[in-house]
Amino acid sequence: MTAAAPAPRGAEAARRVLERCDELARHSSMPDGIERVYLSPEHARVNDIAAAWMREAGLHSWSDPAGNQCGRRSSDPAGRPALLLGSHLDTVPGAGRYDGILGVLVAIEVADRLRETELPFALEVVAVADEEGTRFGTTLLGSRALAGSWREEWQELTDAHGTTLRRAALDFDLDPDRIASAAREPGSLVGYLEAHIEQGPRLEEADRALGVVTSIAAAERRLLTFRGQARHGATPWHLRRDALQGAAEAVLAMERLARESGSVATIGHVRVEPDAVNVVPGLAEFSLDLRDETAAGRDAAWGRIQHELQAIGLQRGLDLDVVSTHEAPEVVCAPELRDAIAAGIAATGDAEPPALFSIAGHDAMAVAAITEVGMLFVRCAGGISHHRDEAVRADDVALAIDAMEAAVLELAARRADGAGDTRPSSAIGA
Ligand code: HGY
Ligand code: MN
Ligand code: MN
Repeated sequence: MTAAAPAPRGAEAARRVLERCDELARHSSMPDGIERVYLSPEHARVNDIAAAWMREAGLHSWSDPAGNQCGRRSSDPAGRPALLLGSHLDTVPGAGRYDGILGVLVAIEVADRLRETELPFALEVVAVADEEGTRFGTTLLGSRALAGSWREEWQELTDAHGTTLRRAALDFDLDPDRIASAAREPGSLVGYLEAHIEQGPRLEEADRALGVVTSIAAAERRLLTFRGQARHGATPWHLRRDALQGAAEAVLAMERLARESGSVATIGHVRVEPDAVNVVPGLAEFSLDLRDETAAGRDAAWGRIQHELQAIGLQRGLDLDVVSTHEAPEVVCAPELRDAIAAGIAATGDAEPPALFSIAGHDAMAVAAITEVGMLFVRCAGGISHHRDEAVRADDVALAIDAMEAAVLELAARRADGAGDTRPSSAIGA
């Protein structure tokens, strides 16, 4: 009777990664789901856990002034520019257990495998503290601090309880006036690679485990407010200026116009005042998350939407207020990093990996301000994300770890001969 063949290396690592995803999922502020927000006790706990895993992988680990948990191979000489691998550990409310988290754990596995491998660059890992923007409404706070794009006015952002980011940072034992010092020196990074679930159905529809990201969609978030007049629920129709009716008409108009424009629009937040069953709403506040493959496409869609919202306001006697809370142009992944990731996927047996643009936003959008970026997509069940039903296959995770390791080695081989460009992808004809 022959002994069972040993599980392939990737399979054992995949099992560990999935168990770790389950462990991190237990650190949530929600009793019946996953929510882990910036500068929360849950954030502190998962940073400590990730730091321990980084140390087990042979990394020196530290928390930077923005609360990102960082790691660097202990064997790498000080000052050597680093290839940075990572993603984020924060979540949306009611999240799945793989969005962001999988990329951090894949990065730790790859660093572990390469702990003794001579590379022409240092190897670092980052567990970004805030990508979703769930707590303070502005996204990519952790990666923007790391990339040198921190804005001091963000200290005054407040959460749903009125706690300022400044206060939350102090409670997290961070100095809010030093968050900007998390910025990495230009030239200290040779590139950034992020593995992430696709959060869409395309890989599954193509029956492929992995894909190369070509670019990340342009996005803008806005807070829109219609103001009419709160009135008694008995008020005759002709005297009403109902803000919620206007918002409802606007929501359907935004869906129609975004569809016609080839963009995607999400209205995920709605709030009315005075929020009483027998009072005509005098105020209706709602969010708009608008995305398109390009900023030009996004802006064209917004122009049509804005025109229609103004018409709705005029027709219904409502004032319209619009505040932009986030804007990011599309980010083009660097050709050299795309090629390295494609080579990494090819090393796992898929000789012609699918290339696709990301409609979801990622930390790579922020890190692109300081270095080249590349992304590896991993198939996820039904394309579901930002939901407890988010799921990945263990064999795909095993392939992702192998592919990311091979991509790092491919990049090392290219850089060893001095090829490659380290300017930020925003400067490389992005
Ligand atoms: O919204 C996004 O695309 C990302 O999950 N923050
Ligand atoms: Mn997300
Ligand atoms: Mn994410």
